[in-house]
Amino acid sequence: MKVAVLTGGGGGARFLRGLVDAVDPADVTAIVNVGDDLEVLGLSVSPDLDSVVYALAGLADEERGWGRADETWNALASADAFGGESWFRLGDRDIGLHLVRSQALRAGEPLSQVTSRLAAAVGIDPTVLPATDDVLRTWLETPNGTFSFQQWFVARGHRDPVDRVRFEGAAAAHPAPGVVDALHNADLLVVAPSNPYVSIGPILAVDRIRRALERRRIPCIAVSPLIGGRAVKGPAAEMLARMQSGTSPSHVTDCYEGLIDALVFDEADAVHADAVAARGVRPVIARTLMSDADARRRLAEAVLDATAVA
Ligand code: FO1
Repeated sequence: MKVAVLTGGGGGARFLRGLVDAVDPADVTAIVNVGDDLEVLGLSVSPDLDSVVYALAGLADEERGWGRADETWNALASADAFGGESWFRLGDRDIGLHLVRSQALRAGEPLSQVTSRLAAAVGIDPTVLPATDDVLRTWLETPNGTFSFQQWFVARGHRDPVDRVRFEGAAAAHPAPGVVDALHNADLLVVAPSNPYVSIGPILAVDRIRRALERRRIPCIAVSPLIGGRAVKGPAAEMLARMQSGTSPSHVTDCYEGLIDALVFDEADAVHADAVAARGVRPVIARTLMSDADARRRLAEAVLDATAVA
């Protein structure tokens, strides 16, 4: 079964790891958020693409939730000592990847092409695609000002409440090569358990990607990133509470109006099943906490099982 997954953030990367234990990894295409991308110390960093590549290659630091395992921080400490930027922590091993990508982008290679090379270099079978090769950046409007994604998320600790999310460059952005074909050739579309606003929102802001989902002829199943109204990590619950006026599965459903056929959410939220169904979306109750490899695989299997009747 060919599966195309819209993904961003740590939750999405963990979900993909489970998915490749449940289906042939070569049948999986990850379409990844680039709204968080930034330039630090002259290096082009694509945190969500890297989370996917590291997770699928078994190189991720699962505890920290970003970057590589067995990381050291000597280059960053040295840059800091020379008065360089150190607010965004780049590890020594991680920097190796950023050097290769930055050189390729500067030489004119598209992000999708260099990502494909990086994925091949670590030997992963799924296809990993940025949503777009164009520059698309997420901005957060808050009562304290407007911030780029990483300024808000890392430098300010995502403490500013968000009134609105904007995607600079989205109107002119084209899907990266392979994205539309992956959406059309898939047997199943999945929206990973990622933040609907800042992880999935930038992907859906690319018009041709949103339209492909709207006009789908195959099931699209989203997995809620919230359990009992809380995110395992990150600001999703606070964002939904403020911009969607609630954190239940039906509020997550509302983020994907017209785009999904079923929502998989945690058994802790089972009482909300009728409210999801009332929105014309099939509720699928599962255990969604991806605490270990078994739990990740079981969640992926619950999504695949849900397709039979979606
Ligand atoms: N997140 C942090 O909270 N602090 C950091 O210093 C930080 C550095 C970093 C470096 C490389 C990378 O790939 C990710 C990094 N992240 C860091 C995570 C990143 O900001 C977010 O997890 C994603 O952008 C959200 O999807």
